[in-house]
Amino acid sequence: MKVCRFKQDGIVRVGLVIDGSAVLDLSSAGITRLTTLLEDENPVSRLGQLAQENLPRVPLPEVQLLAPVERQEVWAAGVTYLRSKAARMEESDFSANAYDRAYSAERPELFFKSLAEKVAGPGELVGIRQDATWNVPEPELALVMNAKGKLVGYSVGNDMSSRDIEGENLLYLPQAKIYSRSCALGPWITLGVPEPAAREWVIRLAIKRDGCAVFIGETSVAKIKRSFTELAQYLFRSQEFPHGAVLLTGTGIVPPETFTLRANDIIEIEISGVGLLRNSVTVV
Ligand code: DO4
Ligand code: MG
Repeated sequence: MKVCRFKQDGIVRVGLVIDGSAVLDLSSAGITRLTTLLEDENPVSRLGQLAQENLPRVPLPEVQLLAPVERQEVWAAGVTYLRSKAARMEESDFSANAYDRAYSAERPELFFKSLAEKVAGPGELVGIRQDATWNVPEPELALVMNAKGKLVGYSVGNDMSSRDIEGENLLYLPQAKIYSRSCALGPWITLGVPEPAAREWVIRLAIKRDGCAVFIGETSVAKIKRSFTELAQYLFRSQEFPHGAVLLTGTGIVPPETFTLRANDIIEIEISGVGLLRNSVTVV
């Protein structure tokens, strides 16, 4: 089941996506916040009941989707794919050992990525820093956890990154990762899928410039080295998230070293089982 946030008549609403073609307006059944569903004991059965009610239905193409986060902090895991470890070790002699160690260590690399209010939603602009020369999208499966740390859903995430800044010195990681429009999520949240089924999903990235694809890549969720449970447990260790949390699970698609994003590029990230997140690029 897929739930979304959308805007209609100036009001933010919560919807159930039906057959990828329409959205049932759950706000008219009193569900005005996604978090209400995410914190429910059994959101899938609650949604099953709501789907039987005669709720207003809006065709999907007419819906203005919003980022599917309300007050959750967004965090990210790093070097969870061999591809990410290798690319980062090539990018920086200086920090190569740190990436190598983080990939194999018991403790995963986890870093804060974004406040919910700063996340770009479907169709919104994502940013490349004006002081960076080498910028890439990082297409990542996003885990959606409720306040108890229970994994309740999945979304598509983009951990926009400045590779030259990260490569210069690992202490600059927050500047390489956290800046205006550096995080995108959407188009919605898929609920009720156990981890083994989600590990069969494929992640695809296409970057388009002037109507042509300038990069395409593909990986699979199965290649993520760590289990979702392990990542979620580390995130919630000695830390409370009263509104829940979203955790990006790391990138396994890295464009070649000669590639950098430009303003007006279009980034399309698709995860089978979730959907397609499309954003265009601006300089911030
Ligand atoms: O270690 C730096 C960040 C890694 C990351 O964002 C990734 O592997 O996706
Ligand atoms: Mg990343």
